[in-house]
Formats: sequence, structure tokens, C-alpha cells
Amino acid sequence: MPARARVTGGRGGPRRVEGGRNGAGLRVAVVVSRFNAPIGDRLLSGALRALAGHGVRRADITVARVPGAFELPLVAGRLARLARHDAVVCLGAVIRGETPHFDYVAGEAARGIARVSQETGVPVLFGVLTVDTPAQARARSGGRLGNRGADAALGAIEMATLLRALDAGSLP
Ligand code: INI
Repeated sequence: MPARARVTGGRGGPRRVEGGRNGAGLRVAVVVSRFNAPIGDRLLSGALRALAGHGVRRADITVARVPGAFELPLVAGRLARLARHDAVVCLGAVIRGETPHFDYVAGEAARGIARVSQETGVPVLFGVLTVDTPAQARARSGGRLGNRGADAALGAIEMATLLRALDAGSLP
């Protein structure tokens, strides 16, 4: 089944358009930071499981590794500009306390990822944890509070299917 978004409503009410959760036929790139590697690996596992569980074929997934979260935007941008992927998912963990430059690393990663997405028109998802402690990072990477890598992967499918629907002129 092709990746689909849904248009509902109309008939006098607001028309609603939403991305779907069927990733069949989508090509997704994942960029993961090696800094805090055990957390990055947990986020990556969550993302890959979510993509496979929603129909994205293994052969349609590219995984790239970068040294740290600061480097995520550059590689995400390069992948987005290749025009081979429908979405890019960025994963990593910036943990306060390990570095006095937490704010620079986290801020630049967030700003850069947003900029790349806006400039290329390709959805680039922010699956980067910005937390105070390693325990908080573990809780959000397959622990008590879910897995932000999986969340970002699902967000990628939703955004890619939504943009496809808008580009295909599915709105009357
Ligand atoms: N990179 C991270 O991904 N997480 C961190 O917590 C972190 N800390 O703590 O410094 C970090 N630093 C490295 C940074 O992302 C760059 O790789 C490095 O500064 C080289 O440009």
C-alpha cells in the first residue's frame, strides 16, 4: 500500500489534512551522533523498529553516523539535498553537566536542524535528547518515558506522507 495522508471534513466545515502512519514506499535517512553512544544506539534501535513496524523497507533506510550532535545539521542537510530521501531523522543526546558548552551544542543542533528542514523542504526530525542527567536520557531512549528515536521516526512518516499529499494536490 502506498504511503497515504488523509483528507477529512469539508462540506461547510473545516477541511482537515493529516499525514499517515504507513511508511511503505518512503525512503528515510537517519543521522545519529556517536557522542553518548549507548543512548544514541538505543534511540537508533527505537527508530529502526518504528520504521520497520510502519512499513519502511530496510533497503529504503540509510544510517549515517556523526561525531556529535553539533555535526547533525551538516550531514542532515547534505542527505536532504541529495533528494533521495523523503525525510531525515536526527538522533543524539546532549547531557548537561558533562560540558559547559551544553547550551551551544544543544542550541546549534536544534537551530541547524530546523534551518536545514526549512531550507530544503525535506522534513528533518529532531530526535535529540537535551537533558540534565544520563538517567533522564535512558528514560527517554527506551525506558520509562518511551523512546524519542521511535517518536521522531513516526514523525518522519507523518510529515513525509503529509507533504506528499499536499504536493500531489489532494486538496480541492
Ligand atoms: N555532543 C553530543 O552529541 N552530546 C553532548 O553531550 C556533547 N557534549 O557534552 O559535549 C557533545 N559534544 C560534542 C559536539 O557535539 C561536537 O561533536 C564537538 O564539539 C566537535 O565539533
